[in-house]
Amino acid sequence: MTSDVPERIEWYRRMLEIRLFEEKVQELFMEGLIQGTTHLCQGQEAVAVGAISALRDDDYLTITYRGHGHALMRGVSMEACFAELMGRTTGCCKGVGGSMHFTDVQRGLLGAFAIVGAGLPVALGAAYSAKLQGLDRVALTFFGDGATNIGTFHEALNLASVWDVGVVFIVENNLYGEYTPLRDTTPIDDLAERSKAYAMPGVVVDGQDVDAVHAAVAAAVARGRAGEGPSLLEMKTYRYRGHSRTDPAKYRPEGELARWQERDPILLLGGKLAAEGVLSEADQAAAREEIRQLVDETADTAKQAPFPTIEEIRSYVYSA
Ligand SMILES: Cc1ncc(C[n+]2csc(CCOP(=O)(O)OP(=O)(O)O)c2C)c(N)n1
Ligand SMILES: [Mg+2]
Repeated sequence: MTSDVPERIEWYRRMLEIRLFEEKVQELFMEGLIQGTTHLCQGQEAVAVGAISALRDDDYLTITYRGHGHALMRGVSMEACFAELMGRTTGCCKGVGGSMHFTDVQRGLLGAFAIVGAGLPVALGAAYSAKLQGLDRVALTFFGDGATNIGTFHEALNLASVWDVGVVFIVENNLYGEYTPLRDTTPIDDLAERSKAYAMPGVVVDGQDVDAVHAAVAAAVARGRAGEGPSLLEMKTYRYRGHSRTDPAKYRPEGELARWQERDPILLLGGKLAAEGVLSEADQAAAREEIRQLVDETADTAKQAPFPTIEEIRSYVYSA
């Protein structure tokens, strides 16, 4: 599947937006404006952008604690994301969710999950409900390589196949679960192979190449929408930073980060668009500057919003 030029320029901008947003998140964290922890997705931007651009507005998705970029790509406003991170009432969860719980049900974003593997059964349930209602909606669920060794991964793939529902399982294989390399926990290199046990297609995808991600997800989404069942897509990717803000990632072999940065998703698409003559290097530099400014201004605006009162916080604990 080939996508049109304006759409790919938009993907370029969205990846840059996520990269620079995350840069700012780290800065705000160091300034003490973000409590708790953060898990940045720098290096993995092509997965969120390529995949979510293949969805319709009425589809569903679940994401993980490494999901700021996915929420931005789904259309949660940058201000609502910054505000949520800083615990302000204008956040997407009114400031009571924080970094690991970005949720926007109106946009089909059913939740970001801090429990590894917890989003898969939720996506399964959403897709099953669509099937029961005769709707051709699909659900994407994003999770890490580590989650493929969690029981819910196997349970969700199994039931999705038995019930023949439109779930697209997207594993973001960034080679590490916290501080442990995948090879120490998992006996296979290609996690897509696990699809065989559940009789669904399994595809290994270059997760650095947004064109490849989009094409693979669009095909799996079309399959799900047509009532042909679930798919497992494995995105080979890499996180540039450590697992979370306290992790300097010293366990990584020397040179590994630099090797992955040579195939940086933004550089890769930028190189293609420049070679095709549709977005010059000067245009790319201008876009970076414009987005950097937007990120700075939006973070400043988000900082002005109030914190919720104790009464407001308590009012969301139980539903009537
Ligand atoms: C059920 C469960 N077990 C353990 C943890 C602690 N934990 C948080 S993130 C993480 C690593 C998960 O790695 P992966 O699935 O590869 O995702 P990544 O962080 O690389 O995106 C672990 C073990 C948890 N949150 N939930
Ligand atoms: Mg991982």
